[in-house]
Amino acid sequence: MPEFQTVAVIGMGYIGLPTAAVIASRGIQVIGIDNNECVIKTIVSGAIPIPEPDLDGLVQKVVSNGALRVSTEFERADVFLIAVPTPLDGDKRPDLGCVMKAVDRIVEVLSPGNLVILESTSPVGTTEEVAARIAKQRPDLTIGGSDKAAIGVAYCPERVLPGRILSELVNNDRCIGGVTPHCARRAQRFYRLFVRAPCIATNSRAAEMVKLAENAYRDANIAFANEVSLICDRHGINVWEVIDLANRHPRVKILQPGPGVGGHCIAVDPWFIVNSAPDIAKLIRTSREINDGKIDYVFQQAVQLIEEHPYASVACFGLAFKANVDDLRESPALQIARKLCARYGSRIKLVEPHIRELPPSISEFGAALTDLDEAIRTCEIAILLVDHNEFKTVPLGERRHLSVIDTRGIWQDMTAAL
Ligand code: SAJ
Repeated sequence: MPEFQTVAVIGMGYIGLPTAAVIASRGIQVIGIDNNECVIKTIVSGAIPIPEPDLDGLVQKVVSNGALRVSTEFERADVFLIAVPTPLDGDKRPDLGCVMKAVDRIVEVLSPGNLVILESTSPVGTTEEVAARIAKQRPDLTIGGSDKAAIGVAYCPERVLPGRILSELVNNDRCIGGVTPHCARRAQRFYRLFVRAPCIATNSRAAEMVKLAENAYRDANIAFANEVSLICDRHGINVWEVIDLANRHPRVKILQPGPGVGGHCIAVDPWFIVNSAPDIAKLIRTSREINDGKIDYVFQQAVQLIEEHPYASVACFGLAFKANVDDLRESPALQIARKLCARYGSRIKLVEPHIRELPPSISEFGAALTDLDEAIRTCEIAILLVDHNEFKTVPLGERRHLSVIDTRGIWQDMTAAL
């Protein structure tokens, strides 16, 4: 009999839903659990609550053939995979409330021999806490042992890039940390059912740190690019040219500066490290501060340009947290646009081809979502905040009349203020 016949995935969001769909497509019975009724209804109706290429087709297929069921209720399964949010609280400390709530619901249906896997980005030691929480509530069960009845507990961070989730889910290497070596090996056998790349075993604390280090590494590298951009501005040098030329060195690969770092991962996860070792994590904290500092820097640049042209209409190009997505979470572009709208109201036009409606946090200032062509035709100032493909293809001839702040380096032939 197969070792893993039924899997419960808790959290039907950016990671949980694609993971559940991929596992279901391998012929394993999956139950997707989410406490949000709307999310469940959306999936049952054959739609998906998040935009992701090709995910709708896969979800429709596994829902209609019965391999994936969704529910707000927890039920028995061989494997419980937790993919719920771990946001920061107001003091930039990790909020593990959703993880612990999920664990408390899992223990109610947990049976001997089950495997519990945490995928949510978590501070070091969280998986051991999960194991201790299970042990406390279910003294009838043993945890981590090699006997068949023992509960396995492991941490396996997700690594997928939004926009490429389905491919990266099966093709990226996985790092799998058990609270005991036996747990790691069991979780390894589970991931090998649907991951084509190496699944490498370690302990849970190392695996938790791997995830945090990956995102802090990217944040620090972007911070380097952002700091170089500030220095270039001070010296009146074109940063895009400098980076392009520096990257011709065989061992140099500077990333791209921008208006700051957004999304629900890179702008958040480094704080988990800073919180756990504030006296040591100096570079990681400073990187966060440099990247966050770009938001106000770009805002001030924009204000200066707008004040120099008191009668000009202004368009912000892009609100998403990065190119070619509609995700506005932790978006520096959205924050800059919002500050400009708060100051200049309906004088600011907002261009975001990936959304149909503005979020209330910005529409309250009377700014309107404007079509790309109309914004180019009617505005004199452009604040380019996101490097969407739609913006890259606007030819110089169409934007010659614009005064531009180009935070992404895609309209360099016309940049006025960088
Ligand atoms: N950015 C720059 N300059 C660059 C690259 C990115 O300013 O040269 C900005 C983007 O515009 C965006 C932010 O950084 O605002 C983050 O974008 P991203 O594409 O670097 O990363 P995410 O947040 O979409 O996904 C990251 C990935 N982590 C790493 O690359 C180490 C992904 O693999 C993770 O699975 C994901 O975080 C996550 O869920 O943790």
